[in-house]
Amino acid sequence: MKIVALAGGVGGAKLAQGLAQILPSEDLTVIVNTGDDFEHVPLYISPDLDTVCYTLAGLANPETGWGRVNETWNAIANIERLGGQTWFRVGDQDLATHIERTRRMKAGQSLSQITRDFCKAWGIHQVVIPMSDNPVRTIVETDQGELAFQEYFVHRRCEPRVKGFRFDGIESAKPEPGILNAIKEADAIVICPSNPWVSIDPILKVLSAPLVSSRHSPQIQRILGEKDGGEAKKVVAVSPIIGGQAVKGPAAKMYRELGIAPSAFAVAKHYQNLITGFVFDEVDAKFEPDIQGLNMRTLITKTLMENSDNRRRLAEDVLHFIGNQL
Ligand code: FO1
Repeated sequence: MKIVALAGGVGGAKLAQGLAQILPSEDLTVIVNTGDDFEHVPLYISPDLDTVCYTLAGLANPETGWGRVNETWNAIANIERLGGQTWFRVGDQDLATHIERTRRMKAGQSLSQITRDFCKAWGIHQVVIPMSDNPVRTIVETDQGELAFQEYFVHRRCEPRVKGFRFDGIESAKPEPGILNAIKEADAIVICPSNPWVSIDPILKVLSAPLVSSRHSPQIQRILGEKDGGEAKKVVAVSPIIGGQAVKGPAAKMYRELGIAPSAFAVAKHYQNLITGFVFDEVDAKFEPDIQGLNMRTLITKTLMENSDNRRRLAEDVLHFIGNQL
């Protein structure tokens, strides 16, 4: 079964890795959010691409989910000593990734080309594609003004109250060409349990760019939430909210600050006109009738991924759901 997975940070990377444990590598393509990307110090940093790649390569720090396992912090300790910026913690092995990516980008290489080369270097056989080679920057509109994503997420520790989001560059961001072919060939699209607002929405907005949906196959239009042009594509989302809480990150807080009670139902509504199936946790079983009322099939299972085994099990449940019930 060929799968295209849309993924942002840690949660998305974990399910992608679960899928990678089961699917032949040529049958899994992961489309990754780049809205978190930013220029930091002299470095171009692409956190979600690195989190997905490090996780697929078995190089990710298991505690934080981001950055490298067995990391050392000598460079940033010396930057601190020199009075430099250290609020964004870059470890020594991780630093190499940012230095080399920045060098290549300044030499004119595309983010997708760099990602292909880095995947080869890290022994990743799945296809990992940035949502666009054009710059997109997530801006979080808060009660303390507009903040670049990492400024909000890391520097301000998600404390400012969220009022909305903007994705600078989204109007002119074209989906990386490999994405549309992967979607056309896919049996299903899996929206991983990443933050719907700041990890998945940027990807969906790039895929919905006017130039894409106007001239592409009915399947793409179906995925882009447009009226069916033909055989609808299966699109399944996995809830990142369990029992009203985000497993990691500010998704639940964002829902609350936007006046929406955080729940699996709220996430199903978020993707309502796009998905044909929704996977959510047993603790949220009470929402099943309401979620089915949104005209989508449902799968209730354990969705917390704390280790490699339950990543694999969740991936197996999702693929079984796609194959047998959608
Ligand atoms: N998240 C933090 O909360 N604190 C950090 O110091 C931090 C450093 C960091 C370095 C490299 C990288 O790839 C990710 C890093 N993250 C850090 C996570 C990053 O903010 C991601 O955007 C989140 O994981 C959300 O996707």
